[in-house]
Amino acid sequence: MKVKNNIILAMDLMDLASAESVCESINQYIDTIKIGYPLTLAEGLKTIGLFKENFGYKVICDYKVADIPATNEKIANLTFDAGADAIICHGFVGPDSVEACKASAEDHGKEVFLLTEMSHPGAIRFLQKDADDIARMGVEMGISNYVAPSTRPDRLSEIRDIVGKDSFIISPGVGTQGGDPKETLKYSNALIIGRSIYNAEDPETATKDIIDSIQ
Ligand code: FNU
Repeated sequence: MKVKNNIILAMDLMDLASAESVCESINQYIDTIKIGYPLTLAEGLKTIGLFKENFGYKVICDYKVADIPATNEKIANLTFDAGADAIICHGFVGPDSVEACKASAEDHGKEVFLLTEMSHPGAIRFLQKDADDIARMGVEMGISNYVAPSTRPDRLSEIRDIVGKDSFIISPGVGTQGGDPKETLKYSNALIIGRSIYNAEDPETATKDIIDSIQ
């Protein structure tokens, strides 16, 4: 996936009007948006199509799919049928569950991102122990897109070593959660940024400042 300016907007505002207003103000700088449960549950799956039609964005659905294979398949099919370009699925549920999302993505000619280690402090308790193995599973399964944390560059670097230089890593945790944009891009292909942009007094300036800082 190609991401303009290496920035994916994490749009977690919960009404479409506010979300679209932020997008209008930073439209010239981004071409990829990530939406998750907050906006989808508030406004529906139609949100995916609206961002595509109104802004021409690539839409990554951050649904952290983590169920049995049969249920994962249903979730992924609905997401791709609604127009998503990619879906994020959890790896800890194991290869059969991940395979269901991957197969759905392939059927639709779309992409799957495998979530390895999460960015928040609580991820250290359970997920971190298995994150390297999750990444290795992804490699064994032929997955080329990964999510790994900006908040722990050492871990991000280890996950990069496992998935290899040709894999595509996107990283949340930049800004509000403490991750540094430039440091993150040493190991990652694109930054996922939400609150530092959409909660900024001036989202356009905030976006420009981040872009300047990673030049
Ligand atoms: P911001 N997100 C995350 N950490 O933050 N998908 C993860 O490990 C992960 C994610 C999402 O902090 C989070 O749900 F796997 O406001 C939110 O949508 O910049 C975004 O990344 C970060 O938002």
